[in-house]
Amino acid sequence: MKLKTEFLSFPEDFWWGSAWSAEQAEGRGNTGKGRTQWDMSWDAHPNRFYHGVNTDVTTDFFNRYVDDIQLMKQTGHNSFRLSISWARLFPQGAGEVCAEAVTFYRAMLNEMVAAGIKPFANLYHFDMPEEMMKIGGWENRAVVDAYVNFCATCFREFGDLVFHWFTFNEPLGPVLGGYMEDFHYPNVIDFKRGVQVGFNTILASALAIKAFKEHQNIHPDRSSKIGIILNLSPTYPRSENPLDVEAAVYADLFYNRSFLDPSVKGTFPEKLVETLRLHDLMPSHTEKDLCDIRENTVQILGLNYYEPRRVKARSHAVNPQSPFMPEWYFESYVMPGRKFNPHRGWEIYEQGIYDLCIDIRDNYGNIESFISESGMGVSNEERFMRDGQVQDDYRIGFIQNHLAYLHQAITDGCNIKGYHLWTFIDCWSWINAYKNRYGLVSLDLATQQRTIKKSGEFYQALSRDNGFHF
Ligand code: BGP
Repeated sequence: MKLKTEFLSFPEDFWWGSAWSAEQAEGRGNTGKGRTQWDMSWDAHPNRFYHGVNTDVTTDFFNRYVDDIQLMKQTGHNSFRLSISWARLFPQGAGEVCAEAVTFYRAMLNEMVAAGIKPFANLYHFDMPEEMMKIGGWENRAVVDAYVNFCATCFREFGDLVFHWFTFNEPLGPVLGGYMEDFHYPNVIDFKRGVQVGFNTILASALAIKAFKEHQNIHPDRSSKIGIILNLSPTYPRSENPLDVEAAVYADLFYNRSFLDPSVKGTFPEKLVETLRLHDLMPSHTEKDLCDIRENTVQILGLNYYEPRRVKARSHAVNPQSPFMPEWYFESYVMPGRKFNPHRGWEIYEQGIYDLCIDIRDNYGNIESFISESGMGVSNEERFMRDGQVQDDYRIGFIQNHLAYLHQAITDGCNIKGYHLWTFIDCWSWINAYKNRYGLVSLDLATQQRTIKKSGEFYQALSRDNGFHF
């Protein structure tokens, strides 16, 4: 595809911002926050966390939000995605709401709004409260109800400050991490249980949307929206060989359409249901659940795009005695000569962002969307420090190349409202902790000092000019 090399101007009121989550950035704070699955993971496997860093302090946003919001302004943010910690609001996951936690979030959100930055609030970012995890986490239907109660509390307490809500970040994450790849708590390998988790999160999202709509009826003057944030990887077959193409269809079904279709269309893809039935993997559910999913679809979609998925037909038959995994239907394929980020291993394929947006335009009613995460993690970034500032030209190039394709997608009619980088200030990253840095602002973990990187200055100019010369 030939891209324009000129000044690329973005639509008026484009959302320039970044994203992070409570568990990754707030630190424990002093509101009596309850423990989460990450504390449980830490207890079980402390050695797995890079350099032995857990979530006790992270980027300490809890204590530093006033100054950090000024840094957001300096780096061109007009919007910012954060998450509200369920375990802070409800230390036991259910029961009485913690008044101090409400006070904290209201003060922080007020500060952001006063600075002219729209807060986008996400309600679940991999951070299940411990007491909920102990009873099975998303496997347990009672946890769905506790989550919906938490969401309703957020709409009530913060609905005058937040106008963009999201039920989940990457609901595929807990399935992959917790039930397929031994990465998130409960660290089991059991796809059938993972399917139940996937189904229950979709149901939880729909029920949260239902609660949101009830809340909107009480406050019809507030033009708020609710959506979901999905990690979507456009899926490409190795070749045009029908077997490779078929492999890509299955990978796409399991990893993209499984969440995208019910979230936007309210129904599951038939071929996915057939495949789950065939392998006796159907989740337990009721007709009412399906009805709630059908009637409560999202109003806005966040697209997290990091890398494409490339697959080929399986080179050898699976052992039918082995436990089922989606990879029975395909094999991953590493494209020779691919461009990739060596620090994270992810392929860098900018055109993927275009292909993803076109898919949403053509197959999902061109629903209002935005890029809710895109970013480049780099380890030992202090190597690039000159005169006290990280000279991250590679990140600027990464952003520009992706934005050029995004611009083309918008020119071609995609309903894209913004771009949020992962992330603002370097933040904690699941078991990788602070290994890979993603921020526009660097963090000295020992002193908590923040310094704007070269990319932060670029981002400020990008937002000010609402575009850039490509
Ligand atoms: C996304 C998550 C983020 C963030 C990001 C970077 O999938 O939503 O929470 O962590 O990936 O990936 P990582 O931190 O694993 O390098």
